[in-house]
Amino acid sequence: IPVVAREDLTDVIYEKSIGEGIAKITINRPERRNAFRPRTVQELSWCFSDAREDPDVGVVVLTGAGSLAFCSGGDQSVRGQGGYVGADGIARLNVLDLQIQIRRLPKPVVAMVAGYAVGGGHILHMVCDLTIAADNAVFGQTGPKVGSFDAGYGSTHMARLVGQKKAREMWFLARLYDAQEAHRMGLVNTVVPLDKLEEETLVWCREMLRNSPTALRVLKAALNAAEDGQAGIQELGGNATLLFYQSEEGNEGRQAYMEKRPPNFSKFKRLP
Ligand code: 1HA
Repeated sequence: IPVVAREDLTDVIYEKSIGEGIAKITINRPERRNAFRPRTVQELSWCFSDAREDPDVGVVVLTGAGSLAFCSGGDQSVRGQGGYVGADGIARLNVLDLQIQIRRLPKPVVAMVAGYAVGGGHILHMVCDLTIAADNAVFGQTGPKVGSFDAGYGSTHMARLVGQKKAREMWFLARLYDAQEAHRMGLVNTVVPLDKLEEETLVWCREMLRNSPTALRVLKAALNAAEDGQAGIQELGGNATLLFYQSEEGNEGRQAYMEKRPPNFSKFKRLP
């Protein structure tokens, strides 16, 4: 597949397949098991924003460079008081905003996981819509061992995925789980041999790309809404407005305002 890539990113590789509708975002710090620092998260955010804004992109894949890790969470070597410290000397927890960005992106986001998805890296795969795991993948939360926790989606969304007992086990014991166990727990969609990971991920992406983008968009918003309270309803509601703006009835109101006449909604049926 021909790709366009952005060259000035240091911590992330961004590729878009021309004509195929797939954007691929790769965390590229393999020497640290793809741990993220503030810059990594800023770059990821830029990539996700581009993938959202680009109407040719229909599915986004998030992965890690190499086969040893998807992402090992926050880079502990730059952790300071109040967060992870970037080049500007300021401590941040900006990955929390990235989690929201992934959930809010109105297109499917697929985590393609080889090796470790642990700590904040495990949460990133959980907030993706689907996870395709290689048979060497390892999942878990390490926070309680290294003096950290994610009491947001990292806890509440996990409990929705695996149930309350398993979520408490994952967090309180901070054990690691292999790919098959993760599959049994409902943490991942499928497990494939490592050398088939990309191929299988593409099969899933292409299958989604053949389906109605609006259906997928509204379904993602609906599944989010059940968990996200008012923010979720706002996201789902935005989709209703988007569709209404495309309708004759919605347009009659705008047209009438612009023509300085009263709107005529009488021809629009009140459906049962
Ligand atoms: O909880 C949060 C947050 C909560 C709220 C809001 C924001 C949050 C943001 C982040 C986080 C967190 O992510 S906390 C959890 C942080 N992550 C970890 O505790 C995982 C630490 N790493 C490991 O447990 C292991 O490295 C590993 C299971 C992923 C892989 O083990 P392996 O294959 O034996 O490799 P290892 O030798 O340990 O690692 C290779 C190199 O990568 C090491 O460096 P080297 O000795 O070669 O110089 C290792 O230090 C480095 N590395 C791996 N993970 C990290 C890391 N360096 C910094 N930070 C890491 N996370």
